Amino acid sequence: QNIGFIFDLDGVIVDTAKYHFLAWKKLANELGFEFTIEQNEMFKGVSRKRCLEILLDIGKVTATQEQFNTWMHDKNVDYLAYIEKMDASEILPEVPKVLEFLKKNKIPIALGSASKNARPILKKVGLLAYFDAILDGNNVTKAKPDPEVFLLAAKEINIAPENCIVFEDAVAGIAAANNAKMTSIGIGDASILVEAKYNFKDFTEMSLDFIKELIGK
Ligand code: B16
Ligand code: MG
Repeated sequence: QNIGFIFDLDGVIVDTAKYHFLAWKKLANELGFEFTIEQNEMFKGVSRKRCLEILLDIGKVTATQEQFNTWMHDKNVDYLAYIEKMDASEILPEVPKVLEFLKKNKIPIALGSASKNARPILKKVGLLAYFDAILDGNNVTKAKPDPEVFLLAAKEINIAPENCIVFEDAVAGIAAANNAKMTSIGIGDASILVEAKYNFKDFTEMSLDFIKELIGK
């Protein structure tokens, strides 16, 4: 039976949430209000457009369509400046070990991310070559918790959704995986990712034996 693995990017492979936070905070401050690290939690796994809508709600700011587009653009320019400086040291612990193990066992690997910057980030940290398919914010019309991004990824690696295993750090991402009838694995706080089939704090807590079991070896 063929099995495939789908990885979320931010919060699973790299911790780019801190850069998203700094860029959103800068915009909020320019617009005259505060944006906290706690509020940034709501932005995880959420599209750029939706993030700006939430941010403007927080600041009670109304925008014309033109302003909205300008602010989305400005935020991304700031974010890209952070990405520019990224390297392999920012890969989260033991992610390469898991990718290497899957590659060795000829298991297809896909990325399923909400980010439109997924490809350049994977390239920067040197992990691009591991991925047989990359589905990201540029490929989808419906955001997580809609299963679209994961279903497209499954299709591209030619694995039935029921045989796909998804690593996710966001509540919306776990819901998307479950909606796709995939096996969801929560990476992060188990008390938040309650809908996940399995939970791990991070990859250091996950043994290769657990992955072997998942792939039936
Ligand atoms: P961009 P993921 C998501 O990535 C982030 O968690 C979320 O905070 C961000 O707003 C979204 O990507 C869009 O990112 O502005 O780069 O298109 O967790 O789905 O890999
Ligand atoms: Mg994520």
